[in-house]
Parts: sequence; structure tokens; C-alpha cells
Amino acid sequence: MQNKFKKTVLVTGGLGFIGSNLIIKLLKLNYKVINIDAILYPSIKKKFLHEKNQYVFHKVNIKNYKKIKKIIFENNPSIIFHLAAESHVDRSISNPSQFIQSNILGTYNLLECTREFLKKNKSHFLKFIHISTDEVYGSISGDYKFKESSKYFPNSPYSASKASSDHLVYAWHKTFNMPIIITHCANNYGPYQFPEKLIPLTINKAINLKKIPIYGNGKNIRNWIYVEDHVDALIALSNKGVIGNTYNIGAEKILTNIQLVKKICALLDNKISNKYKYKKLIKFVKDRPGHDFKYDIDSTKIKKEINWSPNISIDKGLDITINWYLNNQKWLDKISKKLKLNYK
Ligand code: TDX
Repeated sequence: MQNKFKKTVLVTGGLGFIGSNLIIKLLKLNYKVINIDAILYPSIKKKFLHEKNQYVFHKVNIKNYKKIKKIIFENNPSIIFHLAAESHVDRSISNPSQFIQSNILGTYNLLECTREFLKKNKSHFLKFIHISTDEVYGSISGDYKFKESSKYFPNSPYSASKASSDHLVYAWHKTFNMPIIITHCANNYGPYQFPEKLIPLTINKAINLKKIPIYGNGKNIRNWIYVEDHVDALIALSNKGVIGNTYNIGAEKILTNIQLVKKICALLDNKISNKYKYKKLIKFVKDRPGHDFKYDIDSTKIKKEINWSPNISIDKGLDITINWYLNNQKWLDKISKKLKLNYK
């Protein structure tokens, strides 16, 4: 039967924050989506809007060789977006084991299943897009920005596990001709982000009138990209990205953590008419061990070669994001209760 959809795309980690935003866009663009997610603590129990037969979900851990192989063989995907990963730096400090398991062994497993599939289907055209992070490049100072050619200097168990997975993916390309692309993205934010990350954490604490914890002196710097801009970059790379290449993806704006948190507080002051000054809730706390000082990323390559640029300014992105969380407080409350996020 003729497939009426544009392409079949397999997404790992499609119930995560970036994965679910990617799936929303892929379905809108008429792709068929096979979503593999283990449903772990930050998975979003989301029902995607789709046409009949356009979306299939499998509750499977990427470490499950047999099941993953079967899903790939049954679906013949043209694109694999690999997003399934443990992503929170603080959790990697308190419990690194899960990061080694999912990010390194999980990626190894997915690579091996894909290799088996390509061995049996030699003329099949596939792009394996490995979604990684700019944290693999370590911490910088001054005006330097991460380039694709920058050396890897991961400092946390999280970034070390992502760096390891990048090396595996690249080695599978060089050794086995695996058709891969690696992406390194800046700090994402937007709807559906789990409230352990700085932006949703700040919104969640503020609207519940709890202290907003800022690590150290709050002068650490990050480059913030709205998740839909990231998703657009990934889809553009699945069409025009060159196999074997790495692409850096970032936004224009960098902010210190304290600047960012104060911006969110000021926006909340305007949106919620209770005369409360939310910045009174800011509390400087003990620093994160090995806390990277600055991340900033040079996106020249993807802009020039793929013609992608970020569209959403930080002010617009924060406005949309805060409105989304204010309209989805039930979702936020449910997660906060389950994980006791607002008790501290
Ligand atoms: O409570 C907090 N207080 C605070 O000051 C938290 C949770 C964070 N911070 C600081 C630490 C960082 O300097 O805010 C900054 C951002 O922290 P996170 O949201 O935890 O992100 P970060 O550590 O920068 O890593 C993120 O970006 C790259 C993601 O978690 C990674 O998954 C991604 O790869």
C-alpha cells in the first residue's frame, strides 16, 4: 500500500521535552512518526494530534536490543532522531549510573540495531541524527564561542556520557559507514519542559511563592534557544544536513542566570496582578559541584550551509513559555506533587 505520508521517521525519547515538541512539528508536516520512549520520570503523557496510521507509540527502553531491532526492521525509517537520554546535570551528580546506562549503552544499542538493519537493506536511504549538547565542549570564558571544531572537555557525568555517545556515533560512521549527523544544541526552553530545569523551575517556584534557588553567585552564563527553533533546525538537517557532519545550534542571546531569573520574575509581576514582586523569592544557594561557568555557541555553519536561523527572541520565547505554564498549572502541580518539587 502506498504510504500517504512524507517519510517515516523514528524518534527515540519522543515523550521527552525536545522529543515531544519535535513530534508535534513532524506530524504537522505530514511525516509518519514512530515514537520509542521508555516512559521514565520526565516523560510527558501527551496525546499527539494525528491522522489515522500517522503515529505509533512503543513503550520500550533503547537498551532493549531485540525490541528496538524489530521496530526498526518493521518500519523502514528514513530518518532516526535519537533523543532518548538522561539530561539533568544535577541528577548525573547524585546518580551517574543511569546516565552511563541510557546515554552510552542505549546509544550503542541503537547504533547496533541500525547497523543490522542497514546490513540487510543495503540500498535503503537513512539519516541517523544524534541529538547532543554544547556541554560536551566544557566551560568557556571571554568572548569565545563553541565551534564544531572545538575540543571536547566534558565536566559533569552528564556531559561526559553525552560526549561518549557522540564518539560512539562518529566511530560507527567512520568504521561502519553509518549515515550519521551529530548536533550540539544550546540550553533549550519552552512548553513541556520538566520543572527541574532553570526556567520552568523558576516559574514553578514563583507561582507557588517558594524560594527560587540560584547556584553560587548567579553569574554563570548560558545561551538560551526556544525549543521550536531547535526542532526546526533538526528537521532542516534531516533534509539538507551532510552525512558525517556535526552542526552547532544556538540562539543569539546569552544571559547570566541571575539576569534570566530576574527577567522571568519581572514578566510574572506584569502577568499576575497581585502586586507581588517575585524577585524577592530569589535565594543564592550552594553552588553545583563542577558548575560550568559559560556556554556560548557559534551557529555560523548551520546558518550558512542549511539556511536555518533562530526565529524567536528570548523575550518572545519567555512570554510564550510563561503563558503556557500559567495555562497548564494542573500539569505542573501534578509533577511537583509526584516528585515533591515544591517542598524545599
Ligand atoms: O535550581 C537551579 N539553580 C540554578 O542556578 C538549577 C536547576 C540550575 N541553576 C543554574 C545551573 C546552570 O548554570 O542554571 C543554569 C541552567 O541549569 P539547568 O537548567 O540545569 O541546565 P544546564 O546545567 O545548563 O544544562 C542544560 O543545558 C544543556 C540541560 O540540562 C542539558 O540537558 C542540556 O544538554
